[in-house]
Amino acid sequence: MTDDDRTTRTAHRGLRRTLAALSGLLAGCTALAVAELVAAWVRPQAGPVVAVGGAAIDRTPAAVKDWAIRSFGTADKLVLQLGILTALAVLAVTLGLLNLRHRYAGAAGVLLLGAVGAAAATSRPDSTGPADALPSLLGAVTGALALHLLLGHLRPPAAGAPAPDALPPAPTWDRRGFVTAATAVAATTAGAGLAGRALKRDRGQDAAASRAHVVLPAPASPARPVPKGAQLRLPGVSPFLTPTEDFYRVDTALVVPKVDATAWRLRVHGTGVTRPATLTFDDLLRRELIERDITLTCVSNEVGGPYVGNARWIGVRLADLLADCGVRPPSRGGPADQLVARSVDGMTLGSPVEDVLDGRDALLAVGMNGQPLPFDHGFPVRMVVPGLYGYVSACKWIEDIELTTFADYDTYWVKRDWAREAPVKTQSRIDTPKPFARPRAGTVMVAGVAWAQHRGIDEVEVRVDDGPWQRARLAAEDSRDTWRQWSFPWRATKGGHTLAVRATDRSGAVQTERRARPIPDGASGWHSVVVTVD
Ligand SMILES: Nc1nc2c(c(=O)[nH]1)N[C@H]1C(S)=C(S)[C@@H](COP(=O)(O)O)O[C@H]1N2
Ligand SMILES: [Mo]
Repeated sequence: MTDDDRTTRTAHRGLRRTLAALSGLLAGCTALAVAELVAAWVRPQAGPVVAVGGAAIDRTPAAVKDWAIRSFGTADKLVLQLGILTALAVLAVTLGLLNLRHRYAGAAGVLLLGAVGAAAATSRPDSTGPADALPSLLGAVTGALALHLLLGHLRPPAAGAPAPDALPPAPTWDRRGFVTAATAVAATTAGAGLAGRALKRDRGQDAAASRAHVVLPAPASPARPVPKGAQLRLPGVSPFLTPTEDFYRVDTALVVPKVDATAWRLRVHGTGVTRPATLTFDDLLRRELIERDITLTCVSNEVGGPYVGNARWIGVRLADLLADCGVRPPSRGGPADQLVARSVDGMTLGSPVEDVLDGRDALLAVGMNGQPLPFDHGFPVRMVVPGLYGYVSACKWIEDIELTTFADYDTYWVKRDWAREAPVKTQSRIDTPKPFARPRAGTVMVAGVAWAQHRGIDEVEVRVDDGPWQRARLAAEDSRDTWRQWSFPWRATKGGHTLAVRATDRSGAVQTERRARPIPDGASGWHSVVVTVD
């Protein structure tokens, strides 16, 4: 063999490796496309990426989850899915290369990954049965076949067949066969991908149509108009009512549940429920509706963070519904102290029965800011309880209410070390100036929001550097269940300054300086902002 031959052969080997790696990637895409097509038919949440992602979210330690929310915010789920896809791509390339050496190893690997996906899908809390394994399994089988087919063309022809001319060495693989196979596999992948998308769109349409048909009845008890003076006319302050499209979203759903309101049912049952009930969406709309402004806060919100919003909710008073079912609060001898709400995606949230029945406007909400709930925010029905963090009250896509006890049942986040009971902590935030802003010397308006839902805000104070606490002007209060804007005209002098804020709630408690992380029951501490005055 000449040096030239050797070089050619090495080049061939390199080419074969590259093609094997690409075959792995292509077969991986085929597997995913077929899996997603089957998932569109079985259940969108049963797809391998969503199922494995969901399982990963459930197993992520609270600290890591906290970090992910802090670093990526609402994009944390996108980052997770991109991570899974990257890992799959690496595995696919590896399996492609492995298959060059060991005839069946690559395909076996693909099947093994399929088994992992199937196991994840069937063990999800919202799994509806063994059919959830089908997307991963059928995807893996197709992927394994594709890999086997592609790699079959990259192998040297059977020994003994003499090359027609010895110099230079003939390609040791079936180029035409490979190209044909690759084209066929790519076409199948694209076809499956497009069909899956179309089918998914179709399936979402019943839900979308049912939402489009919702006509919210006029509430028997409308919200009071927002008092004049509750909304300061100052640039940079969060609007008093958060527009729906700007309202924060926090949930574990990788695929937003699309529930058809006409098929939706809510079950109310459990300890001390003397008259269990199953309600339809129309049953709810026929009941007396109330409309209230309520500020919702996420327990994961850091001091100064964005996971708080104020909306106008329309819904059924939960206390009335529970009374109809015979539920009594513990203070009146009721045996259940925990209300567990369960969503269509298997999330569980537990609220104190006493709080829900103490006269506050705990709602089964059907509307947000005058519209049916958006899918992202829980269509068709969600809970909202003034004064409790979202994770212990605000169940979206709710389908089941069970009366039980805190001793008997731990909900999703409680199992992950978050507190059983979590009333919202008194907090305040500086919206303007922004951190590291460079305002001009003179009067600078410092302004923001403060909240202590269901207690109400009585005072907000601002401190400049190490100076005394000074009273801010409070905007008018809408209700004690909503946040309150405040402002402070600051005579800013040149140089660097630190502005801090603290609130006092109506119980007289001053917002604590003690810094606490969000886990287990909400962040505490004072929000401060550093600015340089020019
Ligand atoms: N089904 C379901 N409901 C849920 C959650 C969830 O993950 N799944 N997250 C809760 C949390 S932690 C919060 S803070 C609120 C957020 O509601 P939003 O997304 O409408 O702002 O929803 C709550 N309801
Ligand atoms: Mo939350």
